[in-house]
Amino acid sequence: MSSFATHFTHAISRKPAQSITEGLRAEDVGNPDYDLFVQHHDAYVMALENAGARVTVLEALEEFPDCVFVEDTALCLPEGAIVMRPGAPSRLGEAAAMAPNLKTFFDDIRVIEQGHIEGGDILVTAKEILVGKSARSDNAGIEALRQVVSDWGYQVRALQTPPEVLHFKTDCGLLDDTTILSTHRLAASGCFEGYKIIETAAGEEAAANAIRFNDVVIMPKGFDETANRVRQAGFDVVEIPNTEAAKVDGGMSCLSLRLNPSKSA
Ligand code: CIR
Repeated sequence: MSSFATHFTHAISRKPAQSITEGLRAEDVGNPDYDLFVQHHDAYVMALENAGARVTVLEALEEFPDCVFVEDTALCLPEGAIVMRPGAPSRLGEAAAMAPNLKTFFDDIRVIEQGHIEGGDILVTAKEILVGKSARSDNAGIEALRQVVSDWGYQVRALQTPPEVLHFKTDCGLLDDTTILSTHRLAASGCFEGYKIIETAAGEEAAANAIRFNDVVIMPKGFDETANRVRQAGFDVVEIPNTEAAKVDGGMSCLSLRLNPSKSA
């Protein structure tokens, strides 16, 4: 099955900033190696291109250490784009910096003006928009999103991101219109009733942040058992090294905005 939730013509990413060493993280396991991060990022962009994307790679913004994680700044739907309102104070300005780039692709650009919400907490499926409340996304932000997308016909369902987990999608990713890759801890909450679930293997929770882009599932490298489960379910898997982004809590979804422009770009 394919839909606007899994099939895209374009993507936006941003080169890592050298200031990534100042990037936010829940636990300090050492700074990312900048040169290695750039190599991994190049491989990620190439994987998107190989999957059929026209990728716009924006320049790094040194004043925003976490700017490589563009997903948190906007939500792109076929009808238009929504500029997020990040809950991390150091990241608030990243959303405004992304807004002009969205104009290349969309006529209708809407802005979240209340509360806080980050793209990493939003999982768009073919039938609904799931949003996990987290330390970054609050009720007011989720309600603001509900209001801005209502006339486009989307249902927004608010859920809870597991405690100690950065974003909702840190723990899940859409594989097709009805299949979700999820950690056990998130799936056990019952929030995916009606979907088919593939659970990450024990100890491989970090594999859950995968993305489906056209015919492939892009996963972080190093989680063999989970990758095998996804392959055995019939998906083509591409694995990308992610050790450096992982040091600052980033993964496959965070590194791009995936979109179908409403105007020809
Ligand atoms: C942050 O804490 O905001 C960044 N260091 C990581 C953001 C990851 N983004 C995402 O999961 N969508």
